[in-house]
Amino acid sequence: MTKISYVDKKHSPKKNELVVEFKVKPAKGISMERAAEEIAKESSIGTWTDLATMKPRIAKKLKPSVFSIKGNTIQIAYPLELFEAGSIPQLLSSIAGNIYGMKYLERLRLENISFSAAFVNSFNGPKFGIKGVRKTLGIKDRPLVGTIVKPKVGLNEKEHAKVAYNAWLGGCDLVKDDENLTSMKFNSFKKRVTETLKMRDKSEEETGEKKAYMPNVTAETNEMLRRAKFVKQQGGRYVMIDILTAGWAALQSLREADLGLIIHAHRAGHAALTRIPDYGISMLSIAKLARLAGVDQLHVGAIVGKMHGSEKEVKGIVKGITEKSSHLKSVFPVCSGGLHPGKVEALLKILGTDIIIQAGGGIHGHKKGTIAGAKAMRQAVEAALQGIPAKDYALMHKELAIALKQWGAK
Ligand code: CAP
Ligand code: MG
Repeated sequence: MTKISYVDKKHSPKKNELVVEFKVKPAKGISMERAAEEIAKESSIGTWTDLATMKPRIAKKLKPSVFSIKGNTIQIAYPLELFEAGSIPQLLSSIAGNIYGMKYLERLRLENISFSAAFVNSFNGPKFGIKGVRKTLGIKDRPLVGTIVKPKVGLNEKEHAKVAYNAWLGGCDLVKDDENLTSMKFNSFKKRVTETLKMRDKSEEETGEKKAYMPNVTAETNEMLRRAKFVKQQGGRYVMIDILTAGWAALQSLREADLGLIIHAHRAGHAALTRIPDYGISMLSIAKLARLAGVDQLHVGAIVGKMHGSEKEVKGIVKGITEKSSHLKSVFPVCSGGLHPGKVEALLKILGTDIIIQAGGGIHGHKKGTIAGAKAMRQAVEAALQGIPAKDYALMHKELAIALKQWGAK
């Protein structure tokens, strides 16, 4: 029987190998080395016992190597041949599959993945990326301002379109559906898209600015593709998808369809995987996978808003989706969740101007309504870009003044 050892601290990762970093807490009585051995084995070619069917050539070609164990962090180099080109589901069934359930482990977290160039090249990556999105909207270097129609669900198609119209009039560049708005009894997808795109055209004529609507196409995959094609036929420029609830294969299918639509990725549900620091899958890993699959915009966290996510974590994610790559365009980071005009200055100070700032409550909750809310948001962005404190800028801008009074200047 072929006995295989997976821990090899002398191994240095080869050009073609994928390097995966895990945080590990072994179960009681299990050494770190043993835990690492079991992770490498179960995530590649092995199982709980040696195999009579194992051939030395298989081990030679496909065996991964645990080449680093430092504290509770281990790094494993996986030969490229273990993975199907262009498949995120197969990759995750390997490196984020059975291993989470093994009794040898108490805790496991997939912290980071470094893909080899050959693997990266087998994916589409973003079609537009930051540059393509900026070109489509004709906005050179300021942050984009977006909103989510609120209430999340409940408005009918015409009411939805009217709220979107007001947001565009007030100064929003982007308007999106919420993550749980798809096709409802009281608000059907098709009617919503036609009504809202009509309002987009009207607002473009009236403001002289390019505007975009990001309808949520999340559905069973074939239906999702039909919805995306409908958006294209109706003259839409974008689709939005809930990447984790729709699933990686669905996301890849949407990108593969290559409809010439910008893909906005919402990450609803990610915290079930990402939030506990020593368990699950890091948001950085999810974000890198989303870039491979080909999203153009991705929710990354807003640091100063309502959702969990530290400055260090969010900066790491932004780096992961924007760092130079010979094959992959940069993904536009979307900051959303609990933002309002008073938060803009702090957010831009931390992340710079190559971001999309989205506010739902922070626009439609404005005391004077959606148009004033959108105006206040744009005013806050102008102030921050000119280096003027929001409260000073508010002296000359009444919508901003109301917003700061309502929610505070920080
Ligand atoms: C923000 C939001 C997002 C959250 C999710 C919403 O609304 O678009 O779902 O941002 O978190 O629709 O509810 P508010 P994340 O502006 O009203 O808070 O972006 O971190 O994935
Ligand atoms: Mg939402």
